[in-house]
Amino acid sequence: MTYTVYGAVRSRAFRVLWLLEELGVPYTHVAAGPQSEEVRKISPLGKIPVLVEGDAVLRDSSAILTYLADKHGAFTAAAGTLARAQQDAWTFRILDEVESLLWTASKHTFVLPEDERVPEIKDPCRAEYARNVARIMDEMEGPYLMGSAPCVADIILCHCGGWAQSAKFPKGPERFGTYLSALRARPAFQRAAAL
Ligand SMILES: N[C@@H](CCC(=O)N[C@@H](CS)C(=O)NCC(=O)O)C(=O)O
Repeated sequence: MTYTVYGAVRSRAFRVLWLLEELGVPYTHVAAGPQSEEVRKISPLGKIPVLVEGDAVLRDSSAILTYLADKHGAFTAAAGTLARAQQDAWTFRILDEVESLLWTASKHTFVLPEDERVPEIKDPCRAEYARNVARIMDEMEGPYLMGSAPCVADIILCHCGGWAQSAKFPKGPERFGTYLSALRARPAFQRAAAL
């Protein structure tokens, strides 16, 4: 069964494309934008990424990453282990403490209708992001979140690091730069970025 990934590369769909490249499994990529007709036809929510496998339509990048990593036995600790619980805690913390700040800033820049935007929210988001990333880097075992090998949580955090750069968020500590460079140097990351 092959996979079809819907979603432009410069979106959360990148996370799924990167993992598929790491796994070395075949897939088809439909570079559709958020709320495009193509996406809404398969997922009325209109958000990207969407993964289609046979008749199944899966939404949410973290859910898709977790499914693919479990299914192909890579980039994850096994379900039902303490290591997996620690890994999931990183995933949820990154969504809470890093992605949510970027998403709030994006919503108040170009997503919400203009009359609902509050641009003043962006500076507090930037300040909180810097604090949270510094704390995550202090607590990270290294060189990756779970130690010697990257996992799905690293894919999400690295994607957020790139998003932060384009949103002009603070760079964070030097260790974060080293961490991002190591992940971006991976051939699978490069292949996904070139799509
Ligand atoms: N939690 C979801 C969020 C998906 C999401 O909001 N994607 C953005 C693009 S990166 C989108 O489709 N936005 C359009 C919208 O919110 O209507 C995930 O991780 O997949």
